[in-house]
Amino acid sequence: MNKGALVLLIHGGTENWSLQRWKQRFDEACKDRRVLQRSDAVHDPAEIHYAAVWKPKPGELAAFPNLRVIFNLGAGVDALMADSSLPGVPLVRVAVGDLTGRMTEYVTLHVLMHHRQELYLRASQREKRWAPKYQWPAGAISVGIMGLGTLGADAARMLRHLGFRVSGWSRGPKAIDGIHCFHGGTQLDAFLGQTDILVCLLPLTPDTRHMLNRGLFTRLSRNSPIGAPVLINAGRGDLQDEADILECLDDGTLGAASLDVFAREPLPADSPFWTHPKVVLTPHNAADTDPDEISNYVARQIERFEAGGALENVVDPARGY
Ligand code: NDP
Ligand code: OXD
Repeated sequence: MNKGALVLLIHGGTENWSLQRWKQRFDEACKDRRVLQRSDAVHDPAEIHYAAVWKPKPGELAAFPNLRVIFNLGAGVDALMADSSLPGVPLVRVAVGDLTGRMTEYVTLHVLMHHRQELYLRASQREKRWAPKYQWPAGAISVGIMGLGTLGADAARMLRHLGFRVSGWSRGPKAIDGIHCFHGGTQLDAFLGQTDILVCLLPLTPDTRHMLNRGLFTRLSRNSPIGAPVLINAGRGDLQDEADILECLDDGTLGAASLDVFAREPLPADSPFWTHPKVVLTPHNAADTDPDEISNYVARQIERFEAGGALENVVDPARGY
């Protein structure tokens, strides 16, 4: 029997999103299925049953009348949710150990960087200044994680293991061993008031857009050994008000920031974030999706789906994540 074909719609622009590389991996993972690229002349769009996508163009997916499942090749589905012509078929996102482990590495690296005063120590080295400051223990610092889903919960456990006081904030209630869990709008102030290092791993939805703003930063703890609170955002750029972040860094409302995501990516060359002395910047690579891991994840899901099994990690369009 001729199996429904899979189309790859990838608009990444960076090395990790090389279409050629993904095509090769999908050809291997889906051996008995036609894998087409958006550049192929798809003679009959009706033969496409599956789409594996990263940032598809609005309207692109609506061209396939027999689409059964859309597989987003990353964890965040905000680009798809913004497409008003998105076909009403199940949308599956990435939630796998490989991606989760990479994000936990990023969060741990940046929490430790601020906790261990690396910005100060690197500046001291450049200036040949032997002037250590008091180093507080991990247990003196409270890390608050906004978003206690697949990524936030894993990072929380790792930070707890390192001895930090760890709390998290989610939409609904949660219970995670050793983690102080807050949820909903009514518990946001209590969560922020005890947070020294704020880590944001929220999805971008209408409810969370521009949440990281001056109003929120002023509610963070003012009593930590670090001095002013620190922001780490690896969620999405549009979660943050970038003008507020810059102003808050300059007036001391925030002590420092690690930012992996920006409203405009690639970040324009004239952005003040590039050279700000209190900013540690990375080019949206906190947690890359690995083509080997993810092509196999998609192939396994299709096999199960065609055998009548349930899809995993299906997005709820009403929640937007
Ligand atoms: P999940 O869907 O597993 O978790 C999302 C979490 O956010 C949940 O705990 C959810 O609450 C919470 N949340 C959502 N909306 C609200 C709200 N309005 N108020 C309070 N809490 C809310 O997502 P992942 O952990 O897998 O990924 C999170 C995000 O990380 C992605 O959407 C993506 O944007 C980003 N990301 C960034 C990468 C990078 O390289 N920079 C790589 C991968 C992902 P509840 O549990 O109650 O539903
Ligand atoms: C993702 C990302 O959502 O790369 O996976 O940001």
